[in-house]
Amino acid sequence: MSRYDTQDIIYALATPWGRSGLAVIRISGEGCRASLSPFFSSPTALIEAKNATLVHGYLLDEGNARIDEVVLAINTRGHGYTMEEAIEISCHGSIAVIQAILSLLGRIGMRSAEAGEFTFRAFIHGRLDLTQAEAVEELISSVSQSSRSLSLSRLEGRLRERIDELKESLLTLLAAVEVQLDYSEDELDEFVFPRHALATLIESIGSLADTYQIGRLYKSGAKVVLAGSTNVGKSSLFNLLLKEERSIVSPYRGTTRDYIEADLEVGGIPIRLYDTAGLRESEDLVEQEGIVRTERLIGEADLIIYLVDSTDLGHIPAEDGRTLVVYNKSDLVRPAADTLAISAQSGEGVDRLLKAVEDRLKRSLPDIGEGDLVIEGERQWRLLEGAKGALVRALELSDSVDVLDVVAVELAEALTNLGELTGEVRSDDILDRIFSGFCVGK
Ligand SMILES: Nc1nc2c(ncn2[C@@H]2O[C@H](COP(=O)(O)OP(=O)(O)OP(=O)(O)O)[C@@H](O)[C@H]2O)c(=O)[nH]1
Ligand SMILES: [Mg+2]
Repeated sequence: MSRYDTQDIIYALATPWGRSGLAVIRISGEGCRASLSPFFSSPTALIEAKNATLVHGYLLDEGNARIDEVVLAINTRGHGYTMEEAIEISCHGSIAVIQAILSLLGRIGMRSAEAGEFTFRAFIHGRLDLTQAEAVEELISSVSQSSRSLSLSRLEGRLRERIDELKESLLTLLAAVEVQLDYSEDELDEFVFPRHALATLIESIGSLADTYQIGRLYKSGAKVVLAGSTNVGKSSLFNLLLKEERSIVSPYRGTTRDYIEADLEVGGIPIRLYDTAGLRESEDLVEQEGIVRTERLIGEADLIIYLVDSTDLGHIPAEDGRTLVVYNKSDLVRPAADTLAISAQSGEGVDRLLKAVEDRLKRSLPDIGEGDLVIEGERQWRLLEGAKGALVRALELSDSVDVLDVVAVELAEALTNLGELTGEVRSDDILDRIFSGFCVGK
């Protein structure tokens, strides 16, 4: 990557800026121990430390004054995250300590790392492929348990292995076609194009690409809006789901005037839940504005929980893919069969509601089993779709022997797409875009 020099020594704070028990500052680059040793209380121990060992002591400034008591975790060349000589400083987590250490590192000739630069080095030194590098950032930004565990399996290399298998099959196909192209017909037996193998490959790539819908849902989550007339119990349900009294509940109509949002997780999906102003005709300007906002949220929602008061039915919208009609106050009126009924007061029926929300959000998604591989990145999805498109064109053309050279071009194009996925085929631009989205210090 053009803006990254991999020869120099880089450093960055890997933990958040702020007060904490400990902070971690990482350093990577050949010669980093020699650079730091004059500013460490046990220079020899630092220089001679074996890989994966800890050295305890004090960091010192140029006047030999102690900055902080620290523990240094050492990696020698060929080991650790970046595969470079590296030091991780565990220091006390105060802003003053962090500032003093970072400033020292800058003064002794190290360079402050760019976003993603440690992972970039891990990638350049072959420790991670691009799918694993992306998994690092996906794991850091995961907000649901499902997203965490799916990212971890990609970080362990499961996606890389899968892509390698697909590439292997594709190469076999391409080789068969190339041989055919290199020799004239009379030199070879009659050529039968391996249509079946190609169709299987298309199927495998397609189903991997389709898992993006699942990965995206687990990563970015869904917007769920509680809507309905006034006084139906939207705020009561909101509080019940959040297990705290966040929204004001009252027997008066029009209590909630502006929307309130909060995060929760349902069936592994991160949900942003909105409590909204009840829908009714109103003369009150503030309430009218609240209702406009409710309508806007309804327009943007992935799912609307439309709450109806069982004691006073009023308007009931038609159920569609985006709307769940839920009858509240089931403690007061016995709900009709086949309806989704709850009591936001007693909690009755809420588990069933949550299951219905989960099912609805997952309804159009492909099924995945425990431990299945799922992709989460848009880049990965685009490349898989690109590969699939090229292979579909190749399959269509494969009937006519005289366009075998075009078939070969399509197969090669698919191979390039898969190569870009793992990072064997790359450009500075692409790498720049990927790594600049990372956290500094990772
Ligand atoms: N008996 C019973 N009362 C409920 C239930 N849910 C809510 N209520 C009561 O209904 C009234 C209205 O509840 P809210 O949660 O404020 O209703 P809302 O839909 O947010 O109303 P607005 O904010 O005005 O749109 C309150 O007095 C609640 O205690 C329920 O399941 N059973
Ligand atoms: Mg309310």
